[in-house]
Amino acid sequence: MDTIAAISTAYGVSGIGIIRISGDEAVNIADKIFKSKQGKNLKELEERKLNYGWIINPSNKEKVDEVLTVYMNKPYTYTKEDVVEINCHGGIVPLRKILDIILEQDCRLAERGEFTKRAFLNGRLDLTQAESVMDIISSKTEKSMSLSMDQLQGRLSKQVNEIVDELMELKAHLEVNIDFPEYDEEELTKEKIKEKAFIMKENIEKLISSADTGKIFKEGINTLILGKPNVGKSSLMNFLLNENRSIVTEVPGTTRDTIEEFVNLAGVPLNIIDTAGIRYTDDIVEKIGVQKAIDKIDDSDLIIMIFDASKELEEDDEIILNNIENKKVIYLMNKTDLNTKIDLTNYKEIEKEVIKISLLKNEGLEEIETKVKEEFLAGNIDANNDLIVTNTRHKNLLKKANNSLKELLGSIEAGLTLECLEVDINDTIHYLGEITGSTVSESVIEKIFSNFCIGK
Ligand SMILES: Nc1nc2c(ncn2[C@@H]2O[C@H](COP(=O)(O)OP(=O)(O)OP(=O)(O)O)[C@@H](O)[C@H]2O)c(=O)[nH]1
Ligand SMILES: [Mg+2]
Repeated sequence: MDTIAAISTAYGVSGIGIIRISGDEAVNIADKIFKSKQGKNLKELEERKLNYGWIINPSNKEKVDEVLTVYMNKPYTYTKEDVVEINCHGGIVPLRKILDIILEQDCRLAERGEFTKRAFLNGRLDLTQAESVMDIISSKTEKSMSLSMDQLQGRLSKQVNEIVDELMELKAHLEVNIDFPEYDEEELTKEKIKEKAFIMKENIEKLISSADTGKIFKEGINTLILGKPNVGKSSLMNFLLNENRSIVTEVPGTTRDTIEEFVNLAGVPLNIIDTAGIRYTDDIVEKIGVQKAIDKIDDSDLIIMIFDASKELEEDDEIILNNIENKKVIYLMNKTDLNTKIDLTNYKEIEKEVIKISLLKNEGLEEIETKVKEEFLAGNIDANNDLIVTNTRHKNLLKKANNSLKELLGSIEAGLTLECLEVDINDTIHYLGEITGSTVSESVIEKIFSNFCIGK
């Protein structure tokens, strides 16, 4: 494979920056541009040790930067190829300049995720592990990072491979039975397959249902704050963010546009949106804002609906309630420090659930956190111990594998031949193999790594 290079650290002003070179020519290239203090070639210096020296532009002998350079021989490297890393001064200019000099040698710029792709193609990581690398880099909370670390350590692959091994065993059994019908009882074979397929199906279903929790940790809960004007939506947003992000005034209709921010609420990531208070209005700007708020309802995982305790229940409140009937909602009653005028007796369920708060007096607010955790972290999944699927691609393949297992069970019920059962087993193996990468197509691999950043 050809030799590739890229800047592996972030673009911007920083103390140091790292350029990585991987491939057969890596050390030769470094030797052409790096001059160590001792005046030795890299190859004459110790492997896996940082060497002090300079990058010298071979075309004009200009001293470009003061650096530390290390080389690592294959196969014990990230890509399982020869790797050189140059630690130079951070900052776009030194990094770019050194990279340009490297690219004038026998080497090309790495594509997105190409280092990790090579680690996968060279068998150092399977596909789930390679995918987890990107997830670790982009994780927003500690929890999401620790789930990705589980995946990097191969926890998901291990479970998937165990199921695949069992399917292979069933398949072998089945084939013996097809080839030598006198050797084994067909009915017994079917009984055995049924029993095992049932257990596998249960395990896969558990993984599928963990994916909802997984998505939450990885992408965050899309949370929409709704309420008629002036109920305290922006005040809530600012409280959750712990900063004055949204403008708060006593004038109803203050927020005109939607404002989006990320909040980490006790480890639960929320993508939170403050909206224009919903009411019927002739103001053209406000009208657009109101429509925007309503349009966001469909895409949200959670609605925080706020009532104003100091005002009577109005048509504007009811319009909102009608629009969020099928959503997951947390109801808040704000301004409980004032005289209570609101009456929710027509909405008995909401009356029972509503959390009474005062954003002005900082009262009742911890209950919001408890409720969010209850809504999203409860259920059958033990977020601390169970394996949680965080990747939608994995979830979809698990669903396909599960459907094949269902078909397998259906085929047994329908009394189909052993050959038919083998088709269902093969399908299941194929889908599970796509998760770990053992049966995945080139185009899927391309697609996965194209989502990576350059230099990883
Ligand atoms: N008394 C009292 N006033 C509050 C409370 N929470 C917010 N307010 C006041 O209510 C007014 C409106 O608050 P905002 O947060 O701007 O309300 P909003 O729902 O974002 O309003 P719009 O953007 O106009 O839809 C401000 O004057 C706040 O200071 C509370 O708990 N008690
Ligand atoms: Mg507002």
